Amino acid sequence: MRQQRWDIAQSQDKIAELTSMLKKSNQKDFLILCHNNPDPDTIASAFGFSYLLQKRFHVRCSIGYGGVITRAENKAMVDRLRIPLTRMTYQDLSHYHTVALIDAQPMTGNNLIDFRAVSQILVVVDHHPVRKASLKASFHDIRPKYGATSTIVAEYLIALDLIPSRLVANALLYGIKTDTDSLMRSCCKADYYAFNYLSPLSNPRVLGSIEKPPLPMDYFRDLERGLADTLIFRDVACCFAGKVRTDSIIPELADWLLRIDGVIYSLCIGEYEDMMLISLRSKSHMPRAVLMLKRLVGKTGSSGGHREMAGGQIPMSKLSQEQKNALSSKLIARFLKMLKRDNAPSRPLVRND
Ligand SMILES: [Mn+2]
Repeated sequence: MRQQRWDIAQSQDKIAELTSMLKKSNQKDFLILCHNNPDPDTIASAFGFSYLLQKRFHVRCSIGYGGVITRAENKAMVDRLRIPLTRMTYQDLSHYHTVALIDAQPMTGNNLIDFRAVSQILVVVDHHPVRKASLKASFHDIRPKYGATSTIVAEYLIALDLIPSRLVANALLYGIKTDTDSLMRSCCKADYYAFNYLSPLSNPRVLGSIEKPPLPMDYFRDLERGLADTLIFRDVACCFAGKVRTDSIIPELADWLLRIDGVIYSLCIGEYEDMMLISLRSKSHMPRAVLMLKRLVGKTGSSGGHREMAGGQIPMSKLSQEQKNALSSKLIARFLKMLKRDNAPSRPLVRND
């Protein structure tokens, strides 16, 4: 049987392109920007990209992000892997001439760069659907078939003949693992190869402690409330969790609700500080979760995601509690209508009797 090889020709070409671009532009200072409310894939790929820029091109790098890191796992990742991340506002961007946008693209509403001139962006590396604005960057490498941006960065390291440090290998492996749900959600062969390559370079005990960190007690209170407030409309589970104290509960509840026998879609909404958080999950390929959520949120907020999962937020600082409640009901009603389930009878997931 012919052994299949990991084909990194595209990454070799890209690294050649990056090398000549960096020579020409002579940039020695980079801001590597993650998407807002960064997930492990954007954190890992930014960390890996800064590693290769520093090691091979002697470029100074800062890694920045907008929004907040809240999931206990993500905090543990940054902490245990000593990832030098800086929380930034859009004003901070003016200190940098050159920005590399990693696991994100301009004009998507999910990163700080959107409010600035796109010309500041020199590099875009991502695996979400291609945006026109990205093609204006001097260097762009967008591969929507890939399960994780961390896979692209792992290929760059190989193309550069650069062995990642244990911390970088841990991060990239965790980035791939979370973005592909342990290689069980939209991934390609490259993700398997990268996972395979990084595994022996990583530290399983550290990764284990990142994956199952201690959770605050509030988390369990939010979980109980969310489950009690879930309604099932035939094959759609909807939850309005109300005010939550841990924002990570919203995507996690959406994940749980999708596991209900017979459920194909789950939508979870909750209020966290002055934001309405929304997570959508789907077992169906069409319509895409990311497009459904974009339609739901409209121009009032921002959203992003993939075919099977999407997350979004709507700022609510100007809304009264009544308006907040009305907004969440409207979102759920609109979602059910979109799926033609608006006439389906509802039943609670759990009964408190
Ligand atoms: Mn990603």
